[in-house]
Amino acid sequence: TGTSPTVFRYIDWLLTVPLLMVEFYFILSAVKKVSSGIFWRLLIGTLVMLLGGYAGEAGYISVNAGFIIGMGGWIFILYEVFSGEAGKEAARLSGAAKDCFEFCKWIVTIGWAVYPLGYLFGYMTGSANEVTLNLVYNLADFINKILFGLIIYKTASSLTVGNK
Ligand SMILES: *C/C=C(C)/C=C/C=C(C)/C=C/C1=C(C)CCCC1(C)C
Repeated sequence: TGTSPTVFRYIDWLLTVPLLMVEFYFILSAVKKVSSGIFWRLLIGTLVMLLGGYAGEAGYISVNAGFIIGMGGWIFILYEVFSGEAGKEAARLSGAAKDCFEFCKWIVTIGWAVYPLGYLFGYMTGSANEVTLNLVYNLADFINKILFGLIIYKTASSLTVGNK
């Protein structure tokens, strides 16, 4: 269409972001028994974040309401990995699983901040243009998807070797 359809960006996010976020649960449960509440809180918080943003960008609710709901979901999942049950479980670990959890925690804090900033400057204030925004989103995806995935992969394989 020559434009950048919001719906495709959100279809990408809806498929990939929940999968990334539940990795925090899987990396913990690879080394110890943890409650499934962690899994559900991470999943639901992520969905609230994305659906809030989508509803705002697609015009179902006001732009500000979408931002507030989206930020609420993000803060909720950040709380879970920093200070909630997931964070507390991770603090009691050592070795590869802990390093992985800690590193990925900062990716979802700093790396992921690009997207709400994009919503703010690209959509709420309109001060960033679409082409720049798409470029920034795609570069951010290298860290937030590819690097994140590689770290999980490397950790998972080292744990497998260690257990055998
Ligand atoms: C690979 C794609 C990733 C990791 C996308 C992540 C997207 C977000 C963290 C989006 C967050 C948002 C907010 C925190 C508030 C405003 C609405 C969103 C959806 C842009």
